[in-house]
Amino acid sequence: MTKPSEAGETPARSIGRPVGFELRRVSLPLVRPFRTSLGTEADRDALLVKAVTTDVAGWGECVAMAEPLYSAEYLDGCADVIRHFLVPAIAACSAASATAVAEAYRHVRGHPMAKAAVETAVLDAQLRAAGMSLATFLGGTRERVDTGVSVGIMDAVGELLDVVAGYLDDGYRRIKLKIEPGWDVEPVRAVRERFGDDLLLQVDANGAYTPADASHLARLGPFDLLMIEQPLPEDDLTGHAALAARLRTPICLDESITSARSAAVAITMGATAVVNIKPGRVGGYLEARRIHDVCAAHGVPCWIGGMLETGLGRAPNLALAALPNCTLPGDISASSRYFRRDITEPFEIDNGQMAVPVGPGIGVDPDPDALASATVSTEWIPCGSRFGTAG
Ligand code: NPQ
Ligand code: MG
Repeated sequence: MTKPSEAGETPARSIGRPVGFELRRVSLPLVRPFRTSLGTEADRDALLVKAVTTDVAGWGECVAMAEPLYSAEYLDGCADVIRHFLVPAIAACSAASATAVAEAYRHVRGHPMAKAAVETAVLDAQLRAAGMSLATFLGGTRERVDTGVSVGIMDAVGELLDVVAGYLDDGYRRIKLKIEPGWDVEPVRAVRERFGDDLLLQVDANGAYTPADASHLARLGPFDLLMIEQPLPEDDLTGHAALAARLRTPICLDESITSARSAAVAITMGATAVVNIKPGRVGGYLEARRIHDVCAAHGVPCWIGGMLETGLGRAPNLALAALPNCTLPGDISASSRYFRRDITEPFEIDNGQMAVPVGPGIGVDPDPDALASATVSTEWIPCGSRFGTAG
């Protein structure tokens, strides 16, 4: 029996010790407000984690929103968990490796987005020290990946068609429409009629429907959507399995997939035919890789979701999207989709695709000026704080 290979490793001699973590709150205005069934966002507030080790530093981006709308996590809560539980647990760690720190805070329940930011920062430092790219570490097999874009809910269908036309001009190879009750069949019909049957088109409800909406959602069937993402609430796997039996459109779970185990359960139950992988939602890139492997073993395709990341969060998502079973275009968009000025070199689309970073670690660095102008506050948490030393 073949077992999916474990995530890669780096030579032990190159791994430093953790010294401390810098937490940096940033705020970037969005180029246009992003409306979903969760609410409307005008700015992307994020939390950047810089892991400082005895060797090199690494970066991780916490993808929680300022308010707990997508999941229970929110930025101030993540900072609190990192400050009071994750960093103190890591202080006892002699090696700044992703597996060692994940093991050190394993007893802390929940808080995957906070953990993912810390784990990614440590993994970036570990890989920079070893001179290995994240894509290589994870087992990436592609140098470039297809781009896709998530299109917010609009006030009118005409406005939506103009926005979609602009994204298709930019080269995006797949369009995802955000939907909610009252904004579903009509916008989908309009986009399908205007842009044709060849357009790769899917929808995302962020859990806005109920099982009683099954017959209404079945009206999306004739439009040949790639998938409907998370029609029902996060905790309703049974409901999704029942809905799948009534819809021609394949179901893809996002919020419901919180671990490799929950992915295996959802797939086995028939609740999901496709899986959206978001490293933040599942606690980091190590678990994301395990979900990828579970999906591959079940013959279920996956793709990489997006959380309006800055360049520091976009870079590692590209590495994950390079894995062999990520066969559908992800919410992998250009920096300009969201920001006038990103905090890294902007990620751009080249003929509908984006290059996977090849440098060590996540492969990108923040631009000092852009980072400074986006920064709201910074905080230093030394690993030795419990003992009154600098680590
Ligand atoms: C999704 N993302 O796939 C999400 C959810 C989402 C790109 O559609 C601010 C920050 C607003 C993160 C709205 C996309 C957000 C957000 C929605 C994430 O479900
Ligand atoms: Mg989603």
